[in-house]
Amino acid sequence: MDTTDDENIQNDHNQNEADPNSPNDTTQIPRRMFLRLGVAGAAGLALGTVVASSVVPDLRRRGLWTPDGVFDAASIAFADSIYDESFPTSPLILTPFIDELTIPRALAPVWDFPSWSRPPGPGLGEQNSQGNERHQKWCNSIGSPDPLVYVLRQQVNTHSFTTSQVLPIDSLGQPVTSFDANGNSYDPGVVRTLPASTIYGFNGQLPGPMINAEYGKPALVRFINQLDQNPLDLDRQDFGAPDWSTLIHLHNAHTAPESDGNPQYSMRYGPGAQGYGPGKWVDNLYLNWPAGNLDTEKQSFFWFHDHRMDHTGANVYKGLFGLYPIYDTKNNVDMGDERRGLRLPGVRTGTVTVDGRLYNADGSFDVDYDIPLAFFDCSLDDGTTNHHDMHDGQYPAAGNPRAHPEWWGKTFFKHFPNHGFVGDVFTVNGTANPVMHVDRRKYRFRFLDASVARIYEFKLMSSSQGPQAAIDLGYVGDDLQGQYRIPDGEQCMQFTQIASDGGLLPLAITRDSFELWPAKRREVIVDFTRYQDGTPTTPGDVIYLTNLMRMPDGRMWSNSTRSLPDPNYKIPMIKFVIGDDPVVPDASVIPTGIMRELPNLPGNWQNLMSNRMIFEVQRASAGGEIEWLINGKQFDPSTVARSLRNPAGRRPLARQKLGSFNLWEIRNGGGGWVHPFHLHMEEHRTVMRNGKNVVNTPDPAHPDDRSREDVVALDPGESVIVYRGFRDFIGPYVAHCHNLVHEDHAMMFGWEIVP
Ligand SMILES: [Cu+2]
Repeated sequence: MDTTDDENIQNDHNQNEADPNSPNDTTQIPRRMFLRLGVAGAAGLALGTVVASSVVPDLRRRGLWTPDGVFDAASIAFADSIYDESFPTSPLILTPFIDELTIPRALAPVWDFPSWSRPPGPGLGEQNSQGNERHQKWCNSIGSPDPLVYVLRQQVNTHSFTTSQVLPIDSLGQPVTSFDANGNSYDPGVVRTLPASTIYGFNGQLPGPMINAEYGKPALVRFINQLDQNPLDLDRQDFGAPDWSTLIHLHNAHTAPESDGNPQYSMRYGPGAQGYGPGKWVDNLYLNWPAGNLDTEKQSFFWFHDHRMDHTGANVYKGLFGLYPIYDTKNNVDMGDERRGLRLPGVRTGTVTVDGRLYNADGSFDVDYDIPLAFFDCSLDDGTTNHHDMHDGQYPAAGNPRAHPEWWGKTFFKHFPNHGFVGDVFTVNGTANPVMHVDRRKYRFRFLDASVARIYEFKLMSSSQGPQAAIDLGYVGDDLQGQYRIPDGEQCMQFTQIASDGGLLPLAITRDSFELWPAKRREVIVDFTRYQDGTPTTPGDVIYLTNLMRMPDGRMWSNSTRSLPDPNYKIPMIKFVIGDDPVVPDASVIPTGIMRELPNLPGNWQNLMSNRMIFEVQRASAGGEIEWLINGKQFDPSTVARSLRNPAGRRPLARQKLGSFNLWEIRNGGGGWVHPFHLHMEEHRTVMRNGKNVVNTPDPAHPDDRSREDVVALDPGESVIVYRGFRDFIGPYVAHCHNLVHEDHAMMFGWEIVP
């Protein structure tokens, strides 16, 4: 037993506590200082003495005030004083499904980096602009060539979600007054052009560029923060990290801490702050190398996104996410060429052949019929909804609390909503209600939920009447989310699921529908040549990718197939139109055999049960509208968390030896919320759910438990035990809820790997 981890002798918890308040945040009151100051102090500082003088007596009267004013004693009344729960109704998109789905092309690597004043390299000081870090493992140490080098600049720009005209409406579906940035107002019923939203995007794009990667070919991305530059003089509104800092994480890549973009690392090392500020750069080295150098640990679809401590949700919602499919060229298994290996749909394009593989002249490659789909819901400002939450003080230029008619039609965000945050406009690859013209053949689709909190359930449907506006069907309020419905929608095709978060499945699964939780990926094959009853498709046929999960707020679904199905909730997300050409070449096959064996699970894994790590996610109990905790604690980036007492009677620190394996239990301590819980660095395998061994027999509600994943889907009150390794790198990592509003309000913990 490693007694150094025992709670009785391990007292280093607070010895080197870094100041969790960023040195960059000197002009605002960071949330953590707010928590320390307590109600009186924070209210006085952040809200002014007028508000404090009204809040505190009310708390006293209700017996919720303690003399030391600790924040935990805060009440709903106090919560009400620091935010309100109203959300706008987005204007109705009048002509949906006219904008073609954006299909990302691969970003090209750069080749001029040797001439940079600070080129990438393995030496000390070469990993970031501060010159205080180095790469833990350079490519040659694993027998790989030097990396392809990419540049991604975080830039302020604009983005349009639709070219359609819109009708401003209220929550009852009634036409309302709208506004513009010049102070004009428009009478109810006046149809408008939607203004572009201000975004923070990689190379100014939402979603950011796509990097097509290959195992065995490392990629180094120089992330350059240029968010201080605002050449278009755009209004930055009241969300996005107030100090414009960012921290970029390639979601679940097997990566050293300095390239992982995680807040425990960033607070203790590297930037020494919540993120890298404007003008700074960092080289994230993605070795494209599987855990343990095992083929069974290979994955297939990553995404990169901001992870800046306390403002991840706001930064991602502002546009900081991008796509990173990764191909396995070994034995041509999954190389983007449907003529070889597993023969998954995909036609690799390019002009140069290297090792039997096509590349573009710039070193990138594209794969036709292999389409990433990033789902992102947003809410657009109606110009009359009050902007007010506990982050008001961090955006002094906004002058909150107040409404912002000048932001009409632009993305609206709340940092700290009691019920979580979901949008009512559903976008795919940055476009609301896109249409995609498809060939009569098989496609591979890579689904990614890039939303702050929304969970989807997808089904392929036909509809003879087509989409109808929810307001025309008499819906109001939350039921306007998604804006359109297909009341006569009927399932017409099935998905063949081939991959989940952790890459290719052992065996393909035929599915009528599947859920997609935040940060999760699912890959499917769709055969557009015929319907599930065997009849062939014909040119001009229309199929809708439809969302069946009704999720009116950030807590959880109210209706889905496996829980109170609502036959009327059928939201068309993408309109597929079958192309004219009756015969399109298609060399792909639906896999029937083993695609990827699961990594070895030792036969005696249950021996690890008694000394497992246990982490319980929960809402704070007193004034529970406020905080999200793990094992009763808010995220402390200065140290590693401690397990709850396990059956062996110990409370080990979340500290693992390099090369070790363990069981970690994640519990949902609450009943009214779901949590997509993400563990960095290695994907895991679920072995127990709610006390049942699911190694060979998954819970019917969680069929993906049979694969490898990096996000644990936790239904209310559930407990999941995962088996995972801690290989190849040492240092600090994190685990956190991927409901980004939860993550930003402390539902995260630090853990580390030690030699
Ligand atoms: Cu959560």
